[in-house]
Amino acid sequence: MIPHVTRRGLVGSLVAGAGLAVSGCDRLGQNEGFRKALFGAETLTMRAQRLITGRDALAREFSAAEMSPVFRMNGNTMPADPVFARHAASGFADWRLIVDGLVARPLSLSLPAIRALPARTQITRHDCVEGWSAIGKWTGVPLKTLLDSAGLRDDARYVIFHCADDFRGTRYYESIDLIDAFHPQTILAWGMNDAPLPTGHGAPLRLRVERQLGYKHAKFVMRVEVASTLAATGGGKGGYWEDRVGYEWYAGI
Ligand SMILES: Nc1nc2c(c(=O)[nH]1)N[C@H]1C(S)=C(S)[C@@H](COP(=O)(O)O)O[C@H]1N2
Ligand SMILES: [Mo]
Repeated sequence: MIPHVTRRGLVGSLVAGAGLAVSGCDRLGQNEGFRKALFGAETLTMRAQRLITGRDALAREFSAAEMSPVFRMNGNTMPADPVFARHAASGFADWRLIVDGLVARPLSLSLPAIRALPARTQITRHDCVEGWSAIGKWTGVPLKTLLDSAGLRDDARYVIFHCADDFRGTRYYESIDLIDAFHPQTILAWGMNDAPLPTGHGAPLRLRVERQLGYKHAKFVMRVEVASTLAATGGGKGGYWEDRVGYEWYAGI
């Protein structure tokens, strides 16, 4: 297994190599749009990662002994929305997860119904863009199970997660493509470290998308929307931090 940092370095040199090999060689290369598509850092990181491991490769899983004694809570830890507070106080007894958008059969699922579905448990390392990591155990329903049950329409391209919390009035949201949506380690987690998911870590459900950085792992997920484009949501860049501070939409690790 190539360590995290080394692999990033490797990706970096492949990217530089790819740039050198094609730069300045033709007219297409002088076209701004084409250059952006070809040399955009995000596209290159994504391509390079695909070249090395494939997008369907599994993220490393760890043993119970390697779990972090403390797993920090980051970002919002309690949505201010009074509706959410009422649900949290009642153990999410009347709460429903909505799965809608470009699906054949929209779903409205209670938490017990979700917990009754076949679950996956994985011990993985969470890497935050701010520079901290923690290893935790997550249990939840594979996103694929819900998407298969709802049935994707032909024009489906992205899955958008709408959250209960906000930063100064703007709701948190995130999105992934269908490769990550159907990845076997992509789950909506309702359990953490063999206990119910604590509110601060994103109850009732939080996304685990293990091949990407922490900000992609939407907490307090209320609605899963299947869409053909990211342009119609928020600022159009596919996530709260992508819109707000320009974080990469594809945050591969
Ligand atoms: N809804 C929501 N999801 C979120 C955030 C948030 O503020 N709100 N913060 C993100 C960031 S930056 C990280 S690192 C992780 C933190 O998850 P944790 O609190 O379980 O450590 O959640 C991510 N998902
Ligand atoms: Mo983060």
